[in-house]
Amino acid sequence: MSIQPSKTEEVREELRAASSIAVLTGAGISEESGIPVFRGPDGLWKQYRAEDLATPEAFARDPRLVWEWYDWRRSRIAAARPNPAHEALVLLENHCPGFALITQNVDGLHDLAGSRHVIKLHGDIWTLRCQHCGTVKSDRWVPLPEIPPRCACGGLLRPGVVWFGEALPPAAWQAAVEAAESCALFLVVGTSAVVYPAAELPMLAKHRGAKLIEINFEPTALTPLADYSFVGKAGEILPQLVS
Ligand code: BV8
Ligand code: ZN
Repeated sequence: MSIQPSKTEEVREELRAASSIAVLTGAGISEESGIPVFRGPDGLWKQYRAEDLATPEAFARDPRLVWEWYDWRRSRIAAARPNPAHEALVLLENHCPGFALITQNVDGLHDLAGSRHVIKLHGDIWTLRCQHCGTVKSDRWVPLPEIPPRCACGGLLRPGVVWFGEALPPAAWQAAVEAAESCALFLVVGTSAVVYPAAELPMLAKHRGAKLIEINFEPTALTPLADYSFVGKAGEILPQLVS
């Protein structure tokens, strides 16, 4: 969809002139890569309920069920490629000295697109961690040879992601807060902004004087706060703003 030239031109100029840019992405940026989002008409939570799957209690109760969900997501992600939205953010990183990319996604598509420093707030679906000995390893088997996967020590391996009720990785959260507090421009792309504390970052940036730019398929709770809001597909809008 085409967006009003004036707003686009203004934002293109803002992006060119900005001394520092922080970006927060959510599942919506990977939607055009074929990875289902969590919330919305055909969202992942539709056939599942978050509390049944993305919690430590759910994993303790039924590790096989939780792993079947993650194994299915890993197979969807393995078949996915970065889309023009991911690629536009690599361009932006190459042209803006003070650039920070913060993602809630666990799919690794930003890394695959060539983004160099990705702050992963919710972990990485390709990382496994042993519940018993704490070993952390990268594992790209699709499908997993055994479910649930076991560590050499015999302990149960879990996905290296942040579940509800779990703290975000301290270093990642700290880096995200610093980026939000110091940026001149804050872009929010493809997130419903309902999960905390990630959803606090755009508000933090705004309160510190940053200009807020939202790109989303539909309005969200952040839209009234945004200086510029683009409604549509990130894979179409971001390249128009960044090229
Ligand atoms: C914490 C696991 C404390 C990884 C995820 C009340 C009760 C219970 C808990 C809470 C509560 N209130 C607040 C909480 C805390 C809770 C929370 O926020 N709950 C919400 C749901 C109310 N948060 C937590 O528990 C966090 N931890 O608070 O810990 C603590 C502190 C110290 C010590 C101990 C504990 C942990 C949060 C992380 C949870 N993990 N997933 C995984 O499997 O992926 S959350 C899950 O939602 C994903 O990680 C995802 O990243 C995240 C956010 O979703 P979005 O990315 O926004 O995706 P969504 O589908 O929602 O939206 C997609 C958007 O894209 C839509 O707006 C759509 O319009 C748009 N879109 C679609 N297509 C496109 C598009 N836009 C552009 N272009 C397109 N083509
Ligand atoms: Zn182990």
